[in-house]
Amino acid sequence: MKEEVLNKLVNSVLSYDPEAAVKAAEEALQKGIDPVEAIEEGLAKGVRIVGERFGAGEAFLTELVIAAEAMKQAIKVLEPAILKSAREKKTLGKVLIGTVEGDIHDIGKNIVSTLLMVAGFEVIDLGVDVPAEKFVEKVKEVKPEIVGMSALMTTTMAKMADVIEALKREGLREKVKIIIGGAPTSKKWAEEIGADGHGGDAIEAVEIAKKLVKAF
Ligand code: B12
Repeated sequence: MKEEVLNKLVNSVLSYDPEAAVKAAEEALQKGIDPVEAIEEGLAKGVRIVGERFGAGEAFLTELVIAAEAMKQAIKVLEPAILKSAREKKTLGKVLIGTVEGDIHDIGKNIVSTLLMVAGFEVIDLGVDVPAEKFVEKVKEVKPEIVGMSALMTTTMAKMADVIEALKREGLREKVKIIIGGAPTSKKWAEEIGADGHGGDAIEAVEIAKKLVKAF
């Protein structure tokens, strides 16, 4: 039964149908399916397949846009159920997060932000297309324990290194832990640019963030 609903979520995105995505999300909640699983094993799976189609020239940009919209609308339905599980606990620390300059992909970053909040972090989200200077300015202002960066394109992931360099120049690098993520990034890339951790999905992002604040 769970598989059936997860398939409906995948297929709603694959058929570029936001209405069906919202319906499937409502059904997932009714049937007691974990909303995070509904996102990761349903919606995200669908949107990644659409990405592959687009990359292979088998889908149009307009279809990519509608697939993303379907995912966003369905997440809106699922999000309150995710946030409800956030108990009143003492904050684990502040996470300053943003999508790097030149990149406007924010679905993954938003999921990561939500799960970090649920885990007890205070999240300050800088949004998308965030230049290095903005990260630096906000690190000074907010004094977060963790800085999180997201990049979805091979052309923008280099900007992560720029942010780290800018933090070094300002003498701020050792004051924060840095985590990165997004489809083209990897643990190897994190090591190469001197980040402290890489998260392949939102669940791993939370695990790493928790580990890193303990290391302070
Ligand atoms: C949806 C989508 C869009 C949507 C974005 C909507 C939005 N508001 O985000 C729209 C349609 C707007 C879009 C636009 C474009 N896109 Co696009 N898009 C995608 C797609 C299909 C899915 C991305 C996504 O949302 N995935 C689902 C989420 C849940 O997964 P995720 O982002 O990977 O996030 C998870 C993890 O990575 C991790 N994570 C993410 N961030 C972080 C951060 C931290 C700190 C941590 C720890 C973890 C973490 O946790 C998340 C949750 O599990 C990808 C394909 C792909 N394989 O990624 C292409 C893709 C990224 N896009 C691509 C392209 C080319 C574009 C455009 C340039 C197209 C164009 N010609 O205009 C523009 C870019 C504009 C710009 N300047 O940014 C290419 C990039 C190619 C490259 N150079 O690398 C891809 C790979 C498609 C392809 N195969 O060609 N896109």
